[in-house]
Amino acid sequence: MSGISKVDAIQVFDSRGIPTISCKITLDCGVSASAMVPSGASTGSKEALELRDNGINYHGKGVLQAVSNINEKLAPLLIGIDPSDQAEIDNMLIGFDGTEDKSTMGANAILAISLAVAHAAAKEKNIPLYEYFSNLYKEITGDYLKPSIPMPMFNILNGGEHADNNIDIQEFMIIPSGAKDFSEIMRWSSEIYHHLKNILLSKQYLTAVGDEGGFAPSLKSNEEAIKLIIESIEASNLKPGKDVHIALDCAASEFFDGEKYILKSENIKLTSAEFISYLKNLVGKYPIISIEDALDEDDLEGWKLITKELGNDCQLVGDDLFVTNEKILSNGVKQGIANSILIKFNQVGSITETIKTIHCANENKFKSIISHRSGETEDTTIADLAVGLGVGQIKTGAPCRSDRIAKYNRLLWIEHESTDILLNE
Ligand code: 2PG
Ligand code: MG
Repeated sequence: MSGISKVDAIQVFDSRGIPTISCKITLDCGVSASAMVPSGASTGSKEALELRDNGINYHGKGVLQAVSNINEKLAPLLIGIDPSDQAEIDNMLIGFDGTEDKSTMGANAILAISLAVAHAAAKEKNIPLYEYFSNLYKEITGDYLKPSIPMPMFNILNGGEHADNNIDIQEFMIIPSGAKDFSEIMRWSSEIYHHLKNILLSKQYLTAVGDEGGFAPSLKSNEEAIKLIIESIEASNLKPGKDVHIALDCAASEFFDGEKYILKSENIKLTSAEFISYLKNLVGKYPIISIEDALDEDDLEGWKLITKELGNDCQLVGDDLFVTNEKILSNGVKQGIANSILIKFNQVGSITETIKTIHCANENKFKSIISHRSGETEDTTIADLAVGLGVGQIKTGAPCRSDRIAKYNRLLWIEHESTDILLNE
């Protein structure tokens, strides 16, 4: 074993040009590795706290305090420790912070270290990062999961908080479920994406993109977005509902006013039950197999109802609802809401807690989808996490823009180099 000899963090920038943290860990043996943390726009209210500087610089979004927390307060705790003691390190950082939401040190500070530790430990052992995560899952939970290549959800049309258009639903995604391997998945998604661009152009719609690389035109309705996507799948000589399915992320908390779901693109206000009927109608008409944050994170009665009405036909994913938090997820399971969870490690703030939440999901037969944030970097850790834990699904934006493509490119390399790791069934 080679102990940690240096922990160094700096402020860098994410895909929206907003400050974030990059942390580098060096070991006695000379090995060093770094990682960067992502950041959300449509955040759940119970997420761990992302520490920002406030003040006037960077519109209040600097992370120099969190960087200094790493360099001045947390780094000294880590010197000499074996980086493969991931759980011990994460727990020590959480204990030092001392709050439920990591607000003393900042969840971004703790996660930056947690990720860099994982990279350094894998590098020291000379194993791929996904194998490190697979071993770590076993170490933390006692269970083994077979590594596999995840099926992506490509967000090819952006709305909500991720775009400046009029579309209410935040993400319209394609799932190339009929593709035979990851290379084919990428071909199909790239072809569909570029057909969509041509179709938008032919209708004189804008082809500027939103935060996650999907197109962001203003349209007549949310349904029109789905129609355009169906058209682009067909233009690629693929069959909607057979080769390619559709997934939505409503991010509904963003358009719920406490009483009604306000769809500004259609100029309507719906009660929870009416909005569920609206979604049921879409599921009946189009090959939609997954809906994330269909309802507001506090509309638990609505969640119970939709789970009853759509839970057998559709993957119902809790993102803002569960915020990658084991306790909140177990509560949700008890209440019979949703059947799947979106996993974003910065919602909870460490690798160890992320793994425990995925374990809780597995124990309760909930599906896990590893996810990026709308503010991303070139860091590709989530691709390895999805492979190593064999969760089966990843959501990391459009097949466009390097902050999104970096993860898909990493998956292409894993597929190329590891012939024993296959596409998840
Ligand atoms: C989401 C995410 C990622 P954000 O809602 O699922 O797509 O968006 O990072 O803005 O929360
Ligand atoms: Mg979401």
